[in-house]
Amino acid sequence: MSKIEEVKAKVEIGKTKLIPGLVQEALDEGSSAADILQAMVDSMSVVGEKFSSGEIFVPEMLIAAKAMAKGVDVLRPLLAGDTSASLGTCIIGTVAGDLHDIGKNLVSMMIESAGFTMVDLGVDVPAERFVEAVKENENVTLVACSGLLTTTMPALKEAVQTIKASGLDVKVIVGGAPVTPEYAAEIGADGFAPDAGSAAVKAKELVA
Ligand code: B1M
Repeated sequence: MSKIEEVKAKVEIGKTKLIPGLVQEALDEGSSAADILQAMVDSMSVVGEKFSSGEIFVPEMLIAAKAMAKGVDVLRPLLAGDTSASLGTCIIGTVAGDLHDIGKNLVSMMIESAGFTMVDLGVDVPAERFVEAVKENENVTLVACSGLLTTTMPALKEAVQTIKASGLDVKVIVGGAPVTPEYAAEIGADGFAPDAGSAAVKAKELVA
């Protein structure tokens, strides 16, 4: 088994302590950071499928997520690009009721590498908190809201509509597995992206 396959297999079963070393070995073996990241994203899809079929439960999902986060820590310096450009500050968070943060963290890393200063509000962020953060921070040009559950899509809508109703001059980008471009448009978001890489491209486009 190659090191990258081993990373994928060990993330799936949540071998948190082994992951940083294995990710480094996969890099040493010549795998790219992007390929290793994709392998870990694939692991999470397998974990999700096993959860849906009742083969594993929330604790197993959680340790797999922790293992992936450790792997991302090793890749972060390699994935983050030139951060010298200044496109302003981006407030990012996962919406109220939603605790998923791996995708949000990847999106944050990629938007940062596109030239934004990031302020990460974490998970389970109420709509009003996004507005407060825009007011508390300097030169906020963008708010990025992530939602991973179909049940928290209304919270995504509330976040976008609360930010828009505040009259603040910021663009809002949304995304997350259940979110579609149609839904993003329907709730009044300025932009949508299906993944972290395209979120960075869209973020730049929105504030240009
Ligand atoms: Co949860 N969970 N989970 N979970 N979990 C999913 C999302 C699920 C699809 C699993 C499944 O059933 N197959 C399912 C949702 C079903 C649905 O809504 N239709 C689900 C469920 C049901 C739940 C609970 C309700 C389970 C329960 O308690 N019974 C519960 C809810 C808790 C809550 O949030 N209130 C729950 C809990 C958890 C854990 C806490 C155990 C853990 C999260 C830990 C953490 O994040 N720190 C967890 C995990 C790990 C998952 C899966 C397995 C993996 C998620 C992940 O990190 N994926 C997930 C199954 C799956 O995704 N296939 C699942 C990897 C990540 C890189 O991808 O987050 O999609 P993703 O991010 C992508 C894109 O979506 C996009 O870019 C990212 C990178 O390319 N993106 C954006 C994300 N945000 C964006 C923002 C943007 C643009 C793009 O602009 C701003």
